[in-house]
Amino acid sequence: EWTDFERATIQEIFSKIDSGVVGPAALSRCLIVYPWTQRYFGSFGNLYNAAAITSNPKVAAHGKVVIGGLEKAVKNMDDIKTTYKDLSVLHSDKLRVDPDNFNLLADCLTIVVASQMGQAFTPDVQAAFQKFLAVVVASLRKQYH
Ligand code: ZNH
Repeated sequence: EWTDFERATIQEIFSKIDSGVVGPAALSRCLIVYPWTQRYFGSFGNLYNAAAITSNPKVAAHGKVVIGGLEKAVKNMDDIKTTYKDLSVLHSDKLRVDPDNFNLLADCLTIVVASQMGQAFTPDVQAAFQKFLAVVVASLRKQYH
């Protein structure tokens, strides 16, 4: 279901991005733009405003963890659903994250990656990246019932 171009593009994006920059930037953006997503991070301390969110070390650390999760999907592109089985159960049964929020974080990731890549983020690259994120989101939703 992946073309050679899509595979190469996804692999290249993740080999180039710095998870310690892109992860924190995408997660903080999500928490700022969609403030209701903050409710799941009650243990993260001060999320009072944009400055507090972008300088919060727990947000930064968790942003990096999320990219680590995505890297696992990149390594298993042909079976993301199985790869994400436990992660989906965790978000559904334990964390009780409303799955609509997955799309919001995915959109923030797209914006951050686009701004980092500049001209290289062509429409074809965007299409491949968003297709990948759509499969990730569908796989995270899979164990919801
Ligand atoms: Zn999530 C966790 C991934 C989205 C919320 N996450 C997590 C982890 C991972 C992830 C890997 C870790 C796990 C373990 O530890 O085992 N996520 C992810 C991804 C995505 C997500 C890939 C997409 C893209 N999340 C999300 C959202 C939200 C969340 C949207 C909300 C809003 N998560 C979460 C939480 C947690 C997690 C809350 C836990 C944290 C702590 O630390 O506590």
